[in-house]
Amino acid sequence: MLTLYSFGPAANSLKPLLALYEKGLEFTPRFVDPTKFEHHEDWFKKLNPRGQVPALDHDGHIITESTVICEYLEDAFPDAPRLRPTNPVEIAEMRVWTKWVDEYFCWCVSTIGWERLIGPMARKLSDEEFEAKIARIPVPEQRTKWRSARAGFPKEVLEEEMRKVGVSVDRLEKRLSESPWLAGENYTLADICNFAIANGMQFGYSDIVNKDVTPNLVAWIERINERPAVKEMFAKSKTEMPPRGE
Ligand SMILES: N[C@@H](CCC(=O)N[C@@H](CS)C(=O)NCC(=O)O)C(=O)O
Repeated sequence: MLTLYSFGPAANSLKPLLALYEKGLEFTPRFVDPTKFEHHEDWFKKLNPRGQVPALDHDGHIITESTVICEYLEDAFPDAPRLRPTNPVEIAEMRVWTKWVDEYFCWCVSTIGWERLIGPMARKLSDEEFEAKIARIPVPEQRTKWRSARAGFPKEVLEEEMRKVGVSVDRLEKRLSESPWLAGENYTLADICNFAIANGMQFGYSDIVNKDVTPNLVAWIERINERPAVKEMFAKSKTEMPPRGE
């Protein structure tokens, strides 16, 4: 039995959702409500001591880290449609892209997202409420990030992160002008993991991601959104992810 704990179809949670649907695997979706800080509750920290989503429960084995979950699904269900090449050179190429999204691309986009979304949310809390939430966060770096978002990230940090977003967008556009998918001729975890972060940039970063400046990146985002498994995943995720306990 597979159960996926997630915030729903965005960012890191989107990676295993895309892989599960593309592979046609049956699973129970369990929505963890970020607005209620459910991921910092004890029941969830028993599953993932870092208090972060996504987390996969496969017959009682808990797998964490979004990209690792995707690779795990490939290893555990090799007969389902493959999302990882078989040729070692192509596997290496795919992993360069999944490593890059985890180590570079997701971080700059994340900081801007925290500034835009988490900051205003954190500022609505009283000092007392805020400190009570912070005290339940298990990872020290995440506590610091909450404090920085609440205070507003320094201008130099935001400028540097926006520079890195620009580098990321250029890198994706260049690669996608050379081949239809990031690791070559086939749709792989390289596409899934990068799309999870890039989808929506045509709205949130429309000045640098648009049909004129990055035609190949926009076409790739649209192509992935048109895949039957992706359409089904977005449609079902809207209705199939009731809050925990419902
Ligand atoms: N490296 C982890 C990062 C997971 C992560 O940052 N998850 C976010 C949601 S996209 C989260 O749980 N944020 C809440 C928090 O860190 O307090 C992965 O790829 O799974």
